[in-house]
Amino acid sequence: IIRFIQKETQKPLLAAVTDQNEIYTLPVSNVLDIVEHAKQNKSKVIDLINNIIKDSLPYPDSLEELELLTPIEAPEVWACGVTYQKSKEARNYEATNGKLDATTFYDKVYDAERPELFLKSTKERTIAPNKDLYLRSDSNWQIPEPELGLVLTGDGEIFGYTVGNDLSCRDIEGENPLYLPQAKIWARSCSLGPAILLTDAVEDPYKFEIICRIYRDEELLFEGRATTGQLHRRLDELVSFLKRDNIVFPGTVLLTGTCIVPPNEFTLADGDKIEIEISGIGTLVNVVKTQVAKV
Ligand code: DO4
Ligand code: MG
Repeated sequence: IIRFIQKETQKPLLAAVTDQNEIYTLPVSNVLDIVEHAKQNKSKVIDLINNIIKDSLPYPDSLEELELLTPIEAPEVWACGVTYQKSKEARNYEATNGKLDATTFYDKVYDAERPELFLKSTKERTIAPNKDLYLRSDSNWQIPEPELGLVLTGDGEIFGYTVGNDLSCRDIEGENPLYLPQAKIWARSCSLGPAILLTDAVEDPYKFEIICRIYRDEELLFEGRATTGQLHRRLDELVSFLKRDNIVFPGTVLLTGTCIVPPNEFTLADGDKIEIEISGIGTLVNVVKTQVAKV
């Protein structure tokens, strides 16, 4: 499922993309309408969509020609932390100035029953594929965090998967964990897309391959790979903690934590291009820009 701006009308359209990359526009503006309809009819979302598109003609433009939007306007984006060994090691490095033998609260949260969950973004702060992410002006150590995103109904059911970038400041978080919201949330610090892969189409969500590439001046600077099989928690366990005594707005996205961290000496610079690819979902591409100071 994608959303894009129709050139002629400049209005958003919702569409289904087939395995052959054919695009079929859908008669509603929000995929949640179809999810709700499927629930009421006790049918599968994917069957409803296949029914809608079976007698239609594909959209004339190719995926590359479209101005993509986030596949859903997530009212809130939440994120999980320290759900992979790799993330635990990176946080320990930040928090201990590289003294990796120390035991920290990151070690504790990795093994605790309660996972780390935090509010990452709101729809106003979240940007679409191919739009610029902003670097924070008061940080000198910033990295992308490639993450699998769970797309949720208001009941907290996972109806799809997307790709998310939890852009983060390692120095701010490393200085003091109480600074976490500032290390994570600012204007344009989160991107989502390019698509939602429906849960109905996924055999095993612990088999997603995640690849992150960072380019500077067109040159590949970093490439990292991982799989959701390395996740230290279950996806439904993470969702259950988000739902606990909470309101989940329909279309909320829960990012499931990073499994790829660039080398400790790496920081993002103005103009770097980040690609995050998740098998079967697509590649989320964004360039990072230094924010222009507001007068
Ligand atoms: O502990 C802080 C945040 C961790 C995080 O964002 C991650 O593990 O992805
Ligand atoms: Mg993260």
